Amino acid sequence: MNKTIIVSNRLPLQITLNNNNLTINPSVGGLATGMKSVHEGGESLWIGWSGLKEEDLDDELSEKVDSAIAKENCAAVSLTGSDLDNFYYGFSNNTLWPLFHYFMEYTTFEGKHWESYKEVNRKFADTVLQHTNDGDTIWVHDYQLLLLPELIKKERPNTSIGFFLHIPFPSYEVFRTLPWREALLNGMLGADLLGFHTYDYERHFLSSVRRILRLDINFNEISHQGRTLRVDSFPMGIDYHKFCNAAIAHNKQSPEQKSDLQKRLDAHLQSAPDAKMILSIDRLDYTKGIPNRLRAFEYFLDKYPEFKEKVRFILLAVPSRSNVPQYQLLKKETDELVGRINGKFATVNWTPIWYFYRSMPFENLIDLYTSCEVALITPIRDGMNLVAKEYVATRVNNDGILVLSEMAGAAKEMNEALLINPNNFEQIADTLKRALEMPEEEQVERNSFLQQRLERYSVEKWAKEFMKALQATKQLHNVIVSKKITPEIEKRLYDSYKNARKRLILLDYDGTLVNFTNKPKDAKPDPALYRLLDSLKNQENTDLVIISGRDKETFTEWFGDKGYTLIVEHGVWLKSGNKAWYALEKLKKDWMKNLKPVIETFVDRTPGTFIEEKNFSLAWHFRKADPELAQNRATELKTVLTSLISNHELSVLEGNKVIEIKSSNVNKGRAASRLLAEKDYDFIFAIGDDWTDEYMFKELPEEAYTVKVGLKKTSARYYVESTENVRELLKGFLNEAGD
Ligand code: GDG
Repeated sequence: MNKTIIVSNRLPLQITLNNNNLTINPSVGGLATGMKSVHEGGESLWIGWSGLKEEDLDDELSEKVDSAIAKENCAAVSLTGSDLDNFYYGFSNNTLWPLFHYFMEYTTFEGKHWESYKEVNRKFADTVLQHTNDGDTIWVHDYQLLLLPELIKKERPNTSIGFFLHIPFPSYEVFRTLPWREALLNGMLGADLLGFHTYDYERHFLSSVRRILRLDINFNEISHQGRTLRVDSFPMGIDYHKFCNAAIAHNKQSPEQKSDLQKRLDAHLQSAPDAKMILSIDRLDYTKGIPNRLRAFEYFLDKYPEFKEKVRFILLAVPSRSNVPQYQLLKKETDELVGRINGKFATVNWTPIWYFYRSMPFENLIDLYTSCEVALITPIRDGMNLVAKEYVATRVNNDGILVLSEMAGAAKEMNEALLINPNNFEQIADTLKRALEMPEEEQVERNSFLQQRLERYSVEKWAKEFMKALQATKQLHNVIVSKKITPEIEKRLYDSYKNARKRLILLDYDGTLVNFTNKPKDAKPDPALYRLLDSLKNQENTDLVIISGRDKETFTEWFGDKGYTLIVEHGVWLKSGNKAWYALEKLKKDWMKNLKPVIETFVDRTPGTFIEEKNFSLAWHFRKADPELAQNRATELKTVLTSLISNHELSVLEGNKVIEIKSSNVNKGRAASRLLAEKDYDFIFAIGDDWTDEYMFKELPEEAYTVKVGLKKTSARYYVESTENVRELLKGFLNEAGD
């Protein structure tokens, strides 16, 4: 039976070790709840770090931990203290976390941390591979494991891999500062489905992939190493009923059942007829904007002194990563700000800020959510922010108002909240006043919309939607009909070659025999290629043809004295052996002087592009230009050129980062047919990478071995992944002949 494997940095278990006594409790966090449906259904396993360092466990204890967590359907990845320092606190929390939240000044780039990040991702991969078979589904979570999808895919290509990022993906301009940006993107691209909280993060990611890796992207699909993978946004929800039911139960509590905290909260509310409370809850993290929030509250009290002695601000800051210097500084800053503001405004009966630096039990969280009229949640950047959603879910009477930062992913779906810019104190102060004075009907209207959405798109629904989308990516691979050349197909190919009386080998040049370069002139044949082509040409009963869109001058320079058969400009000219060039087609070229100036205006407006003028065609190359701008301009140029061509003698075609305008009745298919008509070939092999080669694939007889370079839509029967594979395949012909 196929399994589902969830992988996250930490296991969803609280494991404590006291004098060799082990206690294990399941975590109650949002992710654990969301994954319940995935984790409980059928065969499943959760892989992650147990929270216990390798050094603290002897063999006996380690076995004990492993067997205890196995009972919870979990498996542990073992991490040392040094892994934690370098991989977790180092690369994950000092490089990726600040950079992805746009805190570039806190970001460190340390080679040692990167090495450890790679090693630990490898450790995770080893554990995953131990437990995985073909056909399994694997869901990897978050920024600590960006390299994992690729590491798994390499070893187990027949698994479905999903990846979800819980934090923002930054804009290309920020992401590109990372020294290891290519490796990180390639790591993520091992997945079949990549999920983000919002469309903004998704488009930032796609833009980085397009610009840094220069891959082809079609809407939200990326073609990469012969696979098509999909990118989408899945805004994470909460366990709505858990919060809503807890609030209903809370509201029914008798005075004796109330917690001490609740009693203190009630006392404040009863201290004045219009006493109100503003709540803020977050981990003490610089991304959450706590100092800004405190300063904005101070500004509010200065600007609207009528709220003094009435409004109390409750700040719950949960300790987090407290051994990291930035977090220690933040703690100091927060302590000082609270002290200063309380000192400035406090009266004998009133302290404006109640500050808690600790984690609270769930029941107290509900006390806070249900007692505060306003939630003030103002992160500077936040992937989603679940606290905002939890607050709304507990407002069972539909009153209360959420003031939320635009910089939280949650703001995208919570339009009915009062949205603010966390850096604009004026706006925060005015919005707080508006929230505190908002008529109840308006509060009810806003919250009922918000609640409906939170109930519908709960964390369970989120997990199910992601899994559904991941299953759907399996269909993507079936769209391409050509088959990868396997050892069996290779054997059949070489057998036919060996047994043939007369062979024809048709080779496209750019993107097939050599890789693309920024300038067409730079893609010269290298000595190894000459050697390979010479040997092929010298095979008995073999006609070797290079068939290309290049002009005859370039090919004369590169191959003029080589004696190969050359067909250039898509089939306009033929050169057979050492004979002179011969025109296969008689073509007009008077249209060129009219259309060239049109293309020139596109060159002027699109930096990095240029015109290649061939004898009978014009090509506009945009490989080196900004990919997004170039794609827009290419669409525009195609429309403009098509509208200018009134007869059917010319066609506008889009190739691999090139738009070419050429005579309609010239193509590689026609040229190849001429060759076929001349001799009786019983072995035909053709290979090429773009649309111009498709004419050839279509024209050749069914039994021909037609091969596409790259996994793209094609009429070819087979495909190989790269120019390196092309050369290897061709070398195989030589071995067959015993050379
Ligand atoms: C990351 C991303 C994204 C908080 N204090 C207490 C407590 N909590 C619970 C809340 C909430 C969770 O912790 C915090 O979740 P957030 O989403 O607000 O923030 P991060 O921890 O930074 O999470 C974030 C999230 O991943 C999910 O993808 O939304 O953007 O940064 O559930 O209720 N729980 C208890 N006591 C506390 O004192 N029991």
